[in-house]
Order: sequence, then structure tokens, then C-alpha cells
Amino acid sequence: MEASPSLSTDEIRAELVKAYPTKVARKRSTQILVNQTGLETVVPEIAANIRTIPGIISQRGCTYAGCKGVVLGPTRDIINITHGPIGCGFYSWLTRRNQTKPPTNEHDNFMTYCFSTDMKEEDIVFGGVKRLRTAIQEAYDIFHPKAIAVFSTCPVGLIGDDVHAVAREMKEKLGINVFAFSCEGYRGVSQSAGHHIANNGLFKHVIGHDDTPPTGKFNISLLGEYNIGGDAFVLEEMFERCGINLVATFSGNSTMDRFENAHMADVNLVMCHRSINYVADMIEKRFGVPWFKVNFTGAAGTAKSLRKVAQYFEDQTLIDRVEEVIEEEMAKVEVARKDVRSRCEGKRAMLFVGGSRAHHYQDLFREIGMETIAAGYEFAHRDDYEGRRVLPTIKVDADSRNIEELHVDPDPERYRARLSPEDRSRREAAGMTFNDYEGMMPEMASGALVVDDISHYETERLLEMYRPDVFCAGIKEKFAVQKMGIPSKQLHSYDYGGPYAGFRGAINFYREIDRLVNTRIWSMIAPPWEKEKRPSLDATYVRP
Ligand code: CFM
Repeated sequence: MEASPSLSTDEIRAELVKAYPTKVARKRSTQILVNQTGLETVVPEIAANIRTIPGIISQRGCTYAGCKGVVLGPTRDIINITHGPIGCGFYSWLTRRNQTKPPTNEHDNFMTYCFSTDMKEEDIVFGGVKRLRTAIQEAYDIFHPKAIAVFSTCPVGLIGDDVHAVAREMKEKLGINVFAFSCEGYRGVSQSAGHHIANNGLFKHVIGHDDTPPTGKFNISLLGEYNIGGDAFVLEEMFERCGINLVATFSGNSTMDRFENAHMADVNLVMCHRSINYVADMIEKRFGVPWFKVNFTGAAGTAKSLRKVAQYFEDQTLIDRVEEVIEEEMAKVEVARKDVRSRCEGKRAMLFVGGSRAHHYQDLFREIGMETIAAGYEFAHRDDYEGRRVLPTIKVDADSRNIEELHVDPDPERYRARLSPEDRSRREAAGMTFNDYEGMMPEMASGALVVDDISHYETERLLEMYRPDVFCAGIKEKFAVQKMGIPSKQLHSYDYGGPYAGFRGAINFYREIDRLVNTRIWSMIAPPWEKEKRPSLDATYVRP
């Protein structure tokens, strides 16, 4: 099919659901919309965080993936045991490019290992508790770790193994922290449920265990940064140059000790809102640490976020230092940006990624003059699309009710409001906002397409109709997209690239996109039916 620039965005939306049965089309239509900004206060409402329709090929992952893989996965010195059949353990082993850097070889790093209880049919029938107990003991005997975490896969919940009781028992016996997660794959509609379960578990069992005051003058924790492709290394270095002390990161390049001490920071910076906002809220309620949203993706966003940090501390030395760093870095960024922009200006991108990058990466494309014509999350909630102001209006359905909502009160001894009401209002009057995320849609162009939990079929239709210059998604989509002659950039794993965070990362990303959208390789590939005319080989090839 030819590209159809003649179709309006509304028509394209209709086209996307046309082939579905009526009920499916109706449901999918609530998750596909044409963005409208500049309305009085609101963007249109989108349906999100709802079940994927069976039979539809989704990009989503499971609850176990969100808990074990995403939130806890990047921590190097906790032994993460997957309680379940070996498939779940093996296929979750090092599939995400979260890097880590122990200071020396003497420090624990279990990330390269794959721990599983290797449940067999027999355990499904008679219960897997004994096997779990043995596995924890064995892991302890071999490695003597500081902590062991247990992650439940689907069968564990179905047969009812009490993983929490085993964890308590082994914690007592071994004298180290052992905790478990009921993060069975089916427990929520996507990995998003796993984030919430992981947040709850960290808050219940880890955060707040070490009250040592941090040594820095300006102490922050960074929430929702996972060190994919080395992003955290760039940010750590940047903070250090600015004189900002990073108490803990959830959870890129992190350790157990850092988590235990995280609540001692002066302020929490939330990067990926979707995966970690619960921890930010709970730390604030119990310990009095405020949080605000940052975005270290894109040079402009990085500069803006750094300035927010400096503004928060109201310290002239820090403000000056941050300005110096921004100036130095921006000089390098500008050279690369102008060069790349001259070749990328006007090109069009589509971004379909998890729960925050489909938003954050639009900034990088904007910086090199590229337009995001369609974007969507796999599993984010309405607040990530429309902004946190819609939180009170989000209906709690049975699937969300399934996930524990922790009730958190201020700690009687340790609650310490970092900001008095006056401190907060003064900062707000100066333009700072706390506890807020504006969401993706208010920052996208009117007329752009927003698709939640995009299906494979819709992906192919979109590509045929729009012919974007680059399609950003994950490994499951990548090669299907490239077979259609459109370059695809993985925004989960970064392919083999990165880091893309901060100033240095922005330069890497500009160059990578330049390379992808300006290559001539796609026009050089001739399909077999063009080389050789045979009646059995009849097809059309969608070419740029
Ligand atoms: Fe947050 Fe992430 Fe993302 Fe995410 Fe993820 Fe990821 Fe992602 Mo893949 S925590 S929501 S569950 S930014 S693994 S590092 S890239 S889907 S957009």
C-alpha cells in the first residue's frame, strides 16, 4: 500500500480499527485518539491500564517482568531468586541492558547470575515451598549475600505456595534480609502491576533501615532511572560535577545499602513516573521527603531539570555551579545538534515504548527538528498520558484493586518535613511544582496520534499509512518494522547503543538517529519477486 498523506488523523484512527469485530473495535477506539492541546485545561481522555484483548498481539510484558526485571533487576547485591519453572528464570536473565559497576571486584555483583528454583511438575502437584527453602539456603551458603529476594511466577500463585512465610522463616534462620514478592505474571494487566508490587515490597522490607545521615551538602535520590546502556553513569558523573550528592538511585547501578538509606535524602527526583511514583509518595508520607518530576532525556530537559534541583536548594553556589556545567556541556551539544539537525529536520518519528520513554524521547527528536507524529505507551496509566491532575477521576477496576495499596502514616520519630509550608510556597511561587507530572499528551502536537497498548496489526497499518522515517519500539517489533523498509530504533535496550541520558547521551542519540534516518540501505534491497518474475511470487513492496 502507498503512503496515505491524504488521510486525516481521524481517518487513520478509523482505519486502524476497521478490520476488528465490532466489540473489539469499540474497545480499541477508546485507546486510540487524536491529540488535542490548547483546549481550555484538558487533553482528551484515553483508556489505559486495561486488559489487552485476547488474540491481539501486544507489546506488553507481565507483572513478574515489571517486579523482578524492571525495578529489582538492576540492583547488583541482592540475590534475586525466581520461584518457578526454569523458563521464567532463564528468559528473564540479562535481557534488559541495565548495567552496573561495583567499585572493586571484591564487591558483590550477582547480576550476571540466573537464580531459579527450577520447579517441576511434581512441585506443581505437591507444592514448591520445600524447593524454595532449599534454594534460599543454597544461595546463602554459596554467596553469603546481604539480601535475598524471591519472585513468584504464575504457577506459584495458582498452587498457593506461601512465599512470604518462607521468606520470614529464612530471614530468621539466616540473619539476613529475605523478602518475597507475589508478582505472578497474571496478577495485573501488564508489567505496571509488577512495578507497584516491587515498590510496596521495597518500602515494606528495605527502605528506611539505615538512618545514617548523608555526607553531602545537597542530597538527592533519583527515582525511576535504571541505567540502561550506561545512562546512570552519565548522570552520576554529572551530579558529581555539580556538587550534588546522590544518596540512592531506584534502581540503576544500585545496591541494597543505598535503598536502605534512600529516605535520608533532602529531596527525591522522579524520572520514570510510571514505575516508581509509589515509592516517591510513600517516602514523602512517612519521612517527609518531597518529590518533583525531572527528565534527564534530551539536552534541554537535562538543563531544565538540573536548574530545578539548584532552585530547590536555593543555594547560590550550587546555582552558579550548575550554570557552569550546563554552559560547558551545551557548547558541545550545540555543535552536534546543529550538524545533525541539518540532515534530520522535518523527518518524522513514531514512538511506542513502555511507560515513560514514549514521552521523554520526543524531546530528543524535537531537538534535531524531528516531529513525533504518533506515540503511545504499552502499559502506562491515564496520568502518564493526561497528567496527574486526572488521578482522582481514574476508575479503580477489579484488576487494579487486586494490587495492594499500602496505607502509610508519618513515622512518629523519623518524620522530618524537609520543607515547611512557607519553604514550599516560596518555591512554588518561583515556578517549582511538587508531586506533579504533566503527562505526555499536553506536550505533543495537536493532531498527533496517541495509541495505548498498540497491537502488532495496528503497528503494520500505521507504518503503511504514515511511512515514518524511524519507528522506535522494542525487539519484538524491530525486525517486522525493518522488513517494511523503515528503520527501527529500540528504545528499551537502545540496541547496542547508549548511553542516551544527560548531555553526553543526547549527543549519542542525535548521531544514532542521523545514521538511521539518512541511510540509503533500504532503497538498495530488492525483494525476490522483483528480481525474478514467477507467478508464485507476486507481492508488492512498500518503499520509501
Ligand atoms: Fe520506566 Fe523504564 Fe519505561 Fe519501565 Fe520498561 Fe525500560 Fe520502558 Mo522497557 S521503567 S516505564 S517497565 S522508563 S524496561 S527502563 S524501556 S518498557 S519506557
